[in-house]
Amino acid sequence: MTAVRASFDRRPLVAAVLVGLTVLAGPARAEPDAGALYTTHCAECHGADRLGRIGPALLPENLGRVVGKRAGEVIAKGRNATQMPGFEATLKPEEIEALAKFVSTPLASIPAWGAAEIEASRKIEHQPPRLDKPVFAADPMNLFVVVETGDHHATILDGDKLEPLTRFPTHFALHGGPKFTPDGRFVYFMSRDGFVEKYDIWTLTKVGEVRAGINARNIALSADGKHVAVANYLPKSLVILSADDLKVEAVIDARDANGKPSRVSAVYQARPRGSFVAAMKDVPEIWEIATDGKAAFQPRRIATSEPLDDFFFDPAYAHVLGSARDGAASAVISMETGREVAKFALPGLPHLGSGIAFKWAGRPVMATPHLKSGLLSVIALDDWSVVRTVATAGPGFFMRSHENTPYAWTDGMLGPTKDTMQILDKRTLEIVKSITPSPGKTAAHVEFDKTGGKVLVSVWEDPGELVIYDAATFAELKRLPMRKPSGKYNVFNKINFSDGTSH
Ligand code: DHE
Repeated sequence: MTAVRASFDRRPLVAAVLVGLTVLAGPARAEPDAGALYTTHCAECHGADRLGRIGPALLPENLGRVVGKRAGEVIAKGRNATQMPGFEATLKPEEIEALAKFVSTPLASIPAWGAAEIEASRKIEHQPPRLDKPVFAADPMNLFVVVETGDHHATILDGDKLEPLTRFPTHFALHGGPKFTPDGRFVYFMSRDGFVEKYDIWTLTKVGEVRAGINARNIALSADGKHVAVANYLPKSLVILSADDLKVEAVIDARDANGKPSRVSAVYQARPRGSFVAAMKDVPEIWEIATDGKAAFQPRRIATSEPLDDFFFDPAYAHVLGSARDGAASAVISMETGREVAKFALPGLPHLGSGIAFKWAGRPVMATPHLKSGLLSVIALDDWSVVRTVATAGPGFFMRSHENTPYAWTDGMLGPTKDTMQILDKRTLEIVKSITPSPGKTAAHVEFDKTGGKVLVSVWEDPGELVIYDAATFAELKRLPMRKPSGKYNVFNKINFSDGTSH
């Protein structure tokens, strides 16, 4: 742990002699000892090493935007719905500021987090019984897993009755979509602090957890449901776990062919290829990792002209469309040959990971929102031409559709119309409707039910709501209170890799 040691203000305290005055100055003010303050007030919950204990890790990589001044606000006021108390009555403003600076400073060196540390963190709580159906009557294929980041819980929702079956705590700050086993029975969650939790949907109980990294990005499950891959920023590794008992199967040090280390941006399941595909943040390589056979867990390196880190795969997983870090250029790589087959520039940072696929005018196309401009780009998957750029009310993050609906829904959560969803007609590529679930409140992230007949939209606030609409008439059907429902995932759509959802 790096400790920020006290330093003293050495500026002259008596300067007034210059104008013939005598000034009696007070003693020099010592700056707060942030390391000591951390040990006294934070270490018990967040760990002496800042890697987290009952509270989350306090590293800038994990805190994301809650660094500097914003970290100070949390230290002062505490966090609602967590055990984090406010310290404004206990600590002086300069002490809070020093602590905020301390937790916003990266560790001098990253502690080892290899197979031994991962294994030591593994906890299995319950051995799932053999079952041929769930313990409840609801259709297991039409359940939704709702991730509620407002108070770090997840809800299992009956998609027919639109009623919660259960709600349970998760680790702090889940990120990315939870991943399901091919039968839809088990679901895996990942937190930014690197915890992977396995949950048995059929018995509504947690199976266990393991900490696969210190700062993780996302997870993927192999097509056979046997392996979970974890993409890490800290340490720079790709970890493969047994999906059954979460034991470590491989820890792959992420380095390019020349040995240069890289953060792993994300990992995906390339189902038809029986492999994982990983995006490297810092080196111009894409990795494909077979999950069985002689070359299991040995990365195949695909060299690219620059690092690509946000991916969309065509439905056959024959090509990956990736965007460069600054979003200025996007490249299409053939998964078979590893060669770049197309390159184009899309303005305003496309969010390819939220892209959806569908047919338009008889052609296979994909549509992607843009993070920095109110646009949707529609790209033909047969010749990689941009067939339409559709203006929206503002930049958005997510997009969703379903095979059984002619509409795709997108949000404007990153712009002035953050409270409004917009609906694209996939036949005409025109925006045909705008819906504001709760004026002034952020609306984002959509999921369809199994049939494509209902649409669930998040009011992305704490407290927030799920607002459910008829997918054909857009009539509102129901509201369910939720704590910042950041994402919801329909079991059927996910295990069938619906073209309308992210994978
Ligand atoms: Fe995400 C998915 C990367 C910030 C909420 N996000 C993903 C995925 C990636 C990614 C690679 C696909 C993984 C998967 O589902 O397996 N996200 C990034 C970033 O690089 C970025 C821009 C910066 C970062 O801090 O990591 C980022 N993401 C955010 C947020 O700020 C969001 C809005 C709030 C949050 O919870 O952090 C956010 N990301 C999500 C969600 C998904 C996601 C809800 C799953 C989408 C889905 O429907 O599948």
